[in-house]
Amino acid sequence: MAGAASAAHDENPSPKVASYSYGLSPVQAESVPNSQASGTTRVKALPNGKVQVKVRASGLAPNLPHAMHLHGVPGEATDLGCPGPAADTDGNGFVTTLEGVPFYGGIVASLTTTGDTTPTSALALDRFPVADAAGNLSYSRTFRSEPASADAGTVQVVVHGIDINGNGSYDFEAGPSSLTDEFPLEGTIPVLCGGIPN
Ligand SMILES: [Cu+2]
Repeated sequence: MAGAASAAHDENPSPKVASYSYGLSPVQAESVPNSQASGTTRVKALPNGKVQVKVRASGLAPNLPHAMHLHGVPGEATDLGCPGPAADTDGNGFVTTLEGVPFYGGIVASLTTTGDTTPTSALALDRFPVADAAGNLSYSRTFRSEPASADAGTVQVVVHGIDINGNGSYDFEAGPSSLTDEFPLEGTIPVLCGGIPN
């Protein structure tokens, strides 16, 4: 396994299986409360258009679901990797999901625990993994996704959800999501990102 701060191309167990391991780094500035999580991820491209994705993270909002996606731009790696605090272009103190898109691209696959894994499930919070009471999350799923398999080496893994005011739920105190007024910003804001360096 690669260390938290390094990106490594694993040894391939067979020519048909490519494996990519990355550390997951905080997207938000340290000034954003409860935003400094950490983790690791591994994306494997398997035969027949399948991928296996593993995510381990700690420091997440406990007992809350965390939307997670493979983000990217189809084809060659033309995106800019993971966003950092400088991606807060409107200067409101948060890097929103939309402010991160120029870096990590659109959604290639949704890392749900059951059912559909396409971008259609981007906000299916009832099917995303839930961090435990200590804020740890462990995820592993093998699923069929031709786009994810084709671009396994260039996607970013993005974990969303920060309980900014620490009240134990995603609420609207910090405003609505940049994606839809129906979701609070807390539920969709990116917390961790990992993938190809820019
Ligand atoms: Cu995402």
